[in-house]
Amino acid sequence: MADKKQTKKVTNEKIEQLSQDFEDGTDKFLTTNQGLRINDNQNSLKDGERGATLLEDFIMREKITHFDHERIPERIVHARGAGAHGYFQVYKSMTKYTKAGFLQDPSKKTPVFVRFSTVAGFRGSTDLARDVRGFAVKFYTEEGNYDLVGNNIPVFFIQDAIKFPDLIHSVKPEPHNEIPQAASAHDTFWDFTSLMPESMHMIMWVMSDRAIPRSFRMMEGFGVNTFRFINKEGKAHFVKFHWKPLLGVHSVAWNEAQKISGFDADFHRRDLWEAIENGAYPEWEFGVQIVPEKDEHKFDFDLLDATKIIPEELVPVQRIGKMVLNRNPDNFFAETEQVAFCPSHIVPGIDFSNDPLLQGRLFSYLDTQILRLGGPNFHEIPINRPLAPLDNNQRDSRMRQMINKGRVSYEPNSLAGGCPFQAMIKDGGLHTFEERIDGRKIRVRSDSFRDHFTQAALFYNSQAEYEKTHIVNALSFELGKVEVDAIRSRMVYILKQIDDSLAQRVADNLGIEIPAKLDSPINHSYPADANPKNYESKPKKTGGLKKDAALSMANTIKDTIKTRQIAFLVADGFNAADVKAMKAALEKEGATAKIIGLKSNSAKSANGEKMKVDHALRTVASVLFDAVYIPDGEKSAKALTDEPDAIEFVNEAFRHCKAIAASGAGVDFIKNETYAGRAKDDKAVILSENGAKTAAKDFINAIAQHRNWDRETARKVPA
Ligand code: HDD
Repeated sequence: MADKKQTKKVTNEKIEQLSQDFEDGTDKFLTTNQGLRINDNQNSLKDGERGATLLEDFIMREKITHFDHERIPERIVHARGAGAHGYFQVYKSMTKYTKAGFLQDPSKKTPVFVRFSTVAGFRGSTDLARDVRGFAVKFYTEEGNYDLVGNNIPVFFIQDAIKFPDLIHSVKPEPHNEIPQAASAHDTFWDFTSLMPESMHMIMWVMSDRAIPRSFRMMEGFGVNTFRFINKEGKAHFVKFHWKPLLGVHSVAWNEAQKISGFDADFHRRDLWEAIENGAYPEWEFGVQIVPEKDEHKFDFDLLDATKIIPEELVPVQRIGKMVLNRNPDNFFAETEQVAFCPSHIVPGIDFSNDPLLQGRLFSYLDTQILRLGGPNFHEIPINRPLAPLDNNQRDSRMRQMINKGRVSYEPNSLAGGCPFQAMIKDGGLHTFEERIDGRKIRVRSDSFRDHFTQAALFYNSQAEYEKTHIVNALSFELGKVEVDAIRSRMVYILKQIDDSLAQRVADNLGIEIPAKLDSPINHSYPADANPKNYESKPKKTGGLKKDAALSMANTIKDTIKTRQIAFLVADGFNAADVKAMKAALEKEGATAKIIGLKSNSAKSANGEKMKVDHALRTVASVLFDAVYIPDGEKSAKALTDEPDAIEFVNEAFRHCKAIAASGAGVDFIKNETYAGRAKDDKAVILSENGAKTAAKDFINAIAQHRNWDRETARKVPA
């Protein structure tokens, strides 16, 4: 709680100093935007009681005009998102590598604002789309704002920013009928992808469960592009940025994701909001992979190629700090919608690499913000204002807030005593890293960018068996929605370049053959007079690595049930002692028990005690919870038996491989009515004839495992 208050204070105080508080001086009265107190907000000004409305009614016109202009263009990508405030703190000084002020002093807290997002869907689309998640962090440092605009996947679809509009046009709803919303499962996306072999590594990630996270709080984040750290001596190191969630990396099942979209399209947004409101602040450790400049060419992939990772087996991630999100925004539009991230917002000590994707990004974001937020003064919107003092000779334009005084708006000047001055490097002036570059002006793709399959295969081979199956299923789903046969054929042909069995399993699901060769080259988009051979993939071996443990979510943290939502299915006649004992055991471990009753409001226990119900069964489904518990109570268990929604609730939890527990008469319900009751030796189905206390320990362990994915193979339950 102390943290929460402190960050709130720092951020609010500073922002309030800068912001023009429109409420000042208006007390609690309703006013127009000119401060005129309004006496009647119910009726327009009319000619008589029933008469026509008068044009003179400037109060109504002001109100409606403002309303008519409420929407601003949504982001062309990452339109759907949710944000939160917090702080970042470094563990130990990184002075050896970087002079960035916020990475020096472990006692210093730097305020941050983070926005998570999906990429393809519109602003109102579902949170659970199969998609990459944006993970953008704005650090309000004393040296200016630093934006780390990353994703939850460490690589990208394309190598050169010039392809970004093509990529996004292909994945967005198709232009003739604007279908489908927030989905890559359609022809244009796979048409483009099947012609862009460089996207294959990313495709492996997006078809994996990483693209359907359980929560924003349980996602990794990556800066994706290679950046540079610069220290005081001007020495540079290449750096890749990582965010490692302390709750582990977890996902839902695909069948579940589709159902969550129907039951609660705001699932991730709500989850983030509620965790913060409940004081369960999401935390990530900040990680860096550091590569000395001299090792730039040491790897058999190019550090400047955004379709490649630096495997953690080759360069370990050093965890250098922690980010805590501890405050929800006060206003979604003012903060989350208007926040403007730009990869070009850096601070001294951090610099760019020549990654051609990053280079294009440096242009695109500023351009986007100017359109989206209406002009070049978007930095004056409170959420975008730096805490560091700002002074320059830029003037005017739309919605200018700052009132610059004096007659001087140029540099050099003598009339203002030369102010504002350029800063020397010792005073924190940004000094761009001096780098020798090749002097030929050319449009080519570097030869070192041409291996598209080695790392795709590394990712696939690093997955657990059930994860491989999920990738096969995802590809089969997506390509199953494609209508043009040639696109599917091309895709399975490319998948074969990654892994034979992967391609074969997908081809079998689609009921097609893998073509021995293609009629036209995969990538026919090379320049007209180029040799196609030069554009084909040239596979290499990533340091001879066959697997990298960090790539599989099976190896994530599985020792906590903190913030997990456990559904208790009850009806009148439940055993209150059982419910209380299980609730206490789960809450002790930081989970939340939600009582789901047959009726809203409350349920009555066997001994007549009334218990508040969190949700009526008809308003929820098991996909919204992490696990299910059925307490003792004969009458209660009998009532659940007569309720098809209750049976479906448990069956679906079983299908999605969740932990299920029951005690006393609850066990009969599970055994007689549900698939879980027929499961043999299922480690995540805990049935205790002896009451909740006996079941609690095993139940907690099973929930901490996140899912019992073995169930899929053992019971042939597709997830
Ligand atoms: Fe981008 C938004 C992440 C490549 C152009 N991008 C945007 C956001 C994230 C990313 C998280 C949302 C920020 C927010 O919450 O407001 N983008 C990435 C990553 C990339 C990437 C990790 C690959 C390394 N992006 C990329 C390229 C281009 C863009 C190559 C253009 C050439 N991205 C944009 C944009 C957006 C954007 C059009 C839309 C809204 C915005 O900027 O503020 O400028």
